[in-house]
Amino acid sequence: MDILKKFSLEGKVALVTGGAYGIGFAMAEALAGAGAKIAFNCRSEKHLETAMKEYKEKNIDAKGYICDVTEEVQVKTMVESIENDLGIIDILVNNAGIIKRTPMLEMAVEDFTQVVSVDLVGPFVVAKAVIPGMLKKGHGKIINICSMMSELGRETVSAYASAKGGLKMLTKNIASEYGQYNIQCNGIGPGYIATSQTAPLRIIQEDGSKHPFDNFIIGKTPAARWGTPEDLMGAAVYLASEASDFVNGHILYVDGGILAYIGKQP
Ligand code: NAP
Ligand code: GCO
Repeated sequence: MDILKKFSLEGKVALVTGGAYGIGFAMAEALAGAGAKIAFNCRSEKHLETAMKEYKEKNIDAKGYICDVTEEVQVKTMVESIENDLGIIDILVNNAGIIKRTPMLEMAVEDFTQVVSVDLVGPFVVAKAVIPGMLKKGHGKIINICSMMSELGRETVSAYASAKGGLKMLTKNIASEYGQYNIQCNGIGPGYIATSQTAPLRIIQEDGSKHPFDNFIIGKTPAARWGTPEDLMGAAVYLASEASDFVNGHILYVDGGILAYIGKQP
């Protein structure tokens, strides 16, 4: 058996939501490297244009779409366009996400709802639009980008943790409901990854010292560093490929060991 063939994505069509930059871009690059054709979306024309240039520089023939994952009509239209432009989607990476860091008692209900809407309702809306094509094709891979906050809480992230905890359960439910149709739905739970989403936690202080959260998270991570989007590439290819066909409803944490560790003794 040629085991490496099992990891090939040759001939597959992948949609990566929020694939303009950050973790989504790295996932798309990984899937393209394994042979997949890439579609991605984001909300802004400016981000789309910059991303198209960056994909070109990397010799990746990606197609970008403007689409807000919380808008069902936009999502349906995008999925139809991808089917016409590239073919039926084999792989969906539900990556688009936002965070708002606000103490719970100061958080407006509208802000809580917005986070849940993008981070939990969005993946539901996109999966709902993509699964019919997967059923027609007889197979499909859905990868939901979860979080440490699918398992843990901390100050200021009540909405995000609620959404990412919910996304873990949506993952298990899609696996349960569609596993019999050869659709696998798994999650990747990244640890703390250096992207624009976490940049505020790494801002250098006025006195030139590191942000206290920066030192805190390095101390909490057995790997003793922040992750990079590239750290997630192997997990993405594995969960998108035939190599993981009997893996369903699983969350693969790629966190440098955070969830295994109680923290440094004083
Ligand atoms: P990021 O740099 O902020 O990128 C987020 C992406 O999502 C952007 O491409 C953004 O594009 C898109 N997006 C946001 N809202 C959208 C919407 N309503 N519709 C469509 N696209 C939307 O974040 P990241 O760090 O790469 O994170 C990507 C995913 O991984 C998120 O789900 C995040 O929660 C999760 N995650 C991140 C970390 C981390 O440490 N960085 C750890 C665990 C999990 P536009 O702004 O153009 O719309
Ligand atoms: C935070 C962070 C995290 C990470 C990530 C961890 O404020 O605690 O932004 O939530 O982004 O999701 O896995």
